[in-house]
Formats: sequence, structure tokens, C-alpha cells
Amino acid sequence: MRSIGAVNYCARRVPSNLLTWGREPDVCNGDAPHRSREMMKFSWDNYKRYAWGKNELRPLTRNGHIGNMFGGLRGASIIDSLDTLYIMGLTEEYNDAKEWVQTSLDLNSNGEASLFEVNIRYVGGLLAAYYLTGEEMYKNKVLELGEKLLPAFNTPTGIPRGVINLGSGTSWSWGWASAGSSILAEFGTLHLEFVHLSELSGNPVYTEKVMNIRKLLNKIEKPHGLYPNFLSPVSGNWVQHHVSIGGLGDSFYEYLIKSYLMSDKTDGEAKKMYYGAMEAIEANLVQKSPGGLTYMAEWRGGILDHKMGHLACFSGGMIGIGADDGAPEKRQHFLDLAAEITHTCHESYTRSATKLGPEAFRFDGGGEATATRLSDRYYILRPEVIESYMYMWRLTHDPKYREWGWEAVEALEQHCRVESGFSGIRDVYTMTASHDNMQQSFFLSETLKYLYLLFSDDDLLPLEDWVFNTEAHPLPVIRRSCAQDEATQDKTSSE
Ligand code: DMJ
Repeated sequence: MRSIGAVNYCARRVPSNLLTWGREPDVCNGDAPHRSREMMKFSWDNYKRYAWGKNELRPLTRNGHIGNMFGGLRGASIIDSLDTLYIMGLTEEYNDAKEWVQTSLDLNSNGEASLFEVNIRYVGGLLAAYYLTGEEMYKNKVLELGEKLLPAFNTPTGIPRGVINLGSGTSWSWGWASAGSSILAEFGTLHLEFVHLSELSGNPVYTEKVMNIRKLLNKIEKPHGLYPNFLSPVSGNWVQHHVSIGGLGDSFYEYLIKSYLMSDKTDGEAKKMYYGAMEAIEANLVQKSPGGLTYMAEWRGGILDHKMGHLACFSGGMIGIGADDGAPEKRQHFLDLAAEITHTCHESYTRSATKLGPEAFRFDGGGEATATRLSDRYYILRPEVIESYMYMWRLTHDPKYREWGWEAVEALEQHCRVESGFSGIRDVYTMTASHDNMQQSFFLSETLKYLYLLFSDDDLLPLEDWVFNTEAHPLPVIRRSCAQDEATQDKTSSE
């Protein structure tokens, strides 16, 4: 028997309810938790066999993929899997992963890395592994890595650039981002991890960096109260008026409400920004289709693009977890909106031949919740729809969310499982599979973890105690009472 939430953390005090790890799943849920655990083991075993130490598995060609998102860092699938293996009780596999981190994770890399991706996968993954297990090694590694990210903030405004060389500290903007701008979903998705880096190191610099981003966002004018996706790190002005709850914007909104929740509901500024943003989103982006489906359109300088990306489907869960803390009279409204968005995302799955959803679906050109462009028909094992099922299950216990999760399990098994792992597919509308030969690391950290949680009891990583970063790595709520205890202790010891 092991416990989950092993770190003795006063702010570092993780949840009081100690849970057995790898416990037998609830029999009422039948095969489901076993199945997602088996899918994890299968994905992991194949990664280990054919791609060990590389970033992802290529399951058809049976080799590893390195890519260019993490600079010289390796083992993205290992770091992303640590907490999933741990909570599923895949002990041997977890121990192999831990040993690799201990002996082979080399942080002295010199390549060009995405600040955002390194933060959500590596920093998030190592922090969660530390909080779950209490292994000091993870803490040492994550603090070493955190320090290497700091030079990205050396810009005239303190808004970090998107790409950083982890060796030299030089940073620059993505070539594709307009006019050297930084991306809202990238610089806006650092807060949770950076606050924990300050907690663990005792060094306020990380919190200062992210609070400075927030300060600037609060200061500048927002068109109709909306946050555009591109901002200049030099002038601190918006570069284009494109607003999206999907790619480029998404996790910025997610981190506002989660910052509030992770602060034990003390971060009033995050709360205000979240509900303010929600008001603007509802006024400008939320739409109802002729067929009665609620969706979030994209906004381009006042003109709506009636399209919703798979990425935007995380918003059902986000609006759900934010329902309780807005104005009391809006609680039911937010829960209804969360349910409607989740329903629409489910429709994007059920309207395809494979019962998996496309990368983007539209509400114009005659169809609803279906991809109209060939280039939007793919599915790369993304988690967002299942993520919303998990949150909505926890919030409502409506059995339909587990049924929908099970449909996704069956579709993944039928269309994405190949002989040596799981692969994305190129067209969700055809039964003749064309696989993309990539087992994304977020499949292990998010898709399978959210499925497992959907079919487990609510006291496995309860939402009152844990906040999931955008890569599904659980971070503990920083308890206000503990902060007070520590302040009293400090005072007493200095007297
Ligand atoms: C993940 O890396 C994270 O969820 C991120 O916020 C968005 N995209 C992928 C999964 O789709």
C-alpha cells in the first residue's frame, strides 16, 4: 500500500486524504478503469521497447521521434507519464521512469525549446511527480530546469518570448507569429508552475515574473473586454485582433480560474480576470447553431469565424469548475453552458464515422459540428473532449459522461490502436484507417489519465485539493491555513 500525495507540504501540505495507489477499480464501473490502465501499459511498453529516451514513439515504424519543441531535452513521454503511471499503480513501469529521470535526464541542453511546452510538460510533470511521491530528486531537477527558463523574460516588457535556447539563455519569437509577437496561450500558461517553483525554492522571482505578465494584461486596453492572441513583448501592445478559446488563446483562460483555485481561492485578481474574460466571451463568442448546438466562435477584429477547434473543447470542463465561484445567480447558468459545450464537442465525435472528433469543426457551410475542410479532419489523440467529460462527471455525476468516455475508449481501441502503440489518424470520417505514426506524449499524460479518472472514484485526486495543469499534471492547492501557520512559526522563531 502506498499513499498518493506523499509530500509533507504545508503550503507543501498536499491533500489530507491519503489514497491507496493502484487500488482495484470500483467494480460498478466494470471494465473501464482496467481498460484505460491497460491502454497506458500498452502505450508505455511500446514506447519503452522502441523509443526509450526519445520524446515520442512512432508506433508504425517502431522508432523514436525527437522533434524540435523541447530543445535538446529528451524523454518527453517519460516525464509526461510519471504521474499517470504512479496513480494507476503501474509500479514497475513507474520505477523505470523514475530511474531514467535520475540517471539520464540531461538538463544541460543547448537546443531551441518552446518555453510553453517545456513548462507544461517538463516543469509540470516533474512538479507533479515530486508532490505525489515526495522524491527530492524531482524537486532538484525541476528547480534546476526552472532557472534555465528565466532568461526568456528578459524583454523590454517582461513578457517572455516563445523560444529559448536552454544553454545560452537567448530567446526569440516564433517565426510564424506576426511581427515578433508572443502568444497569449504561451505566456499566459506559466502561472501555476511558476508559483509552485517559488513555493519550492523559496525564491519569489518565479512568482514575480508571472505577476508582471498579469500586471501588463490588466493595464492594457482590451477590445470589447477580450484578450487577443498576439502581443508584442517589446511594446506591450496587441499585435492583431484575433481572439480564440481554442489554439493560441485556450490555456490562458484555463490558468486564470485555476490560479484562483490553486491559491485556495485567495487570488482575487485571477478571479476577477477570469469572470471578466468570461463575460466578454459570452457577449462576443458564444453562439447557438440553428440545430441548437452551443459553440465558441473565433473573433477576428469583430468578425466571427464559426469554427471551433478540438483544443477549444477543454472549455466545457473549465467553465464547469468555475461555476461555483462566480456570482451566485450565475452558478446554474455556467453549469448549463459547460454542459452545452461538452455536448457540442461530443456531437463532433458522434457525427464522424470513427466516433472520434476532428481537429476543427464548423457551423457554417451547411453542416454543424463537422469538419468541412480536408485539412481539419485529423485526430492526433488529443485529450480535450475527454477532459471535459471527466470534469463534468465529477461535477454532476450524470452517467452520460461515463458513457461518452466509454465510446471514446472503444473508438480509440478500434481506430488508433496499432500493433506497437497508439497512433493518431488522418481522417475521422473514414473507416479506412490512415495512421499518422505518432503516439503523442500528451496521450499518456492527459488522454489516458483523464479516462482513468473519469472511471475512478472522486477521491482519487479530488478537485478540492488538486489542480491539473494544462498537460494534466496535478499540482496541490496551496492552503491558506498553512501559509498562516508558517507565518506564525516564522514570527515565533524570530522572537
Ligand atoms: C496539450 O499539450 C495541452 O493540453 C495544451 O494545453 C494544448 N494541447 C495539447 C493537447 O492537445
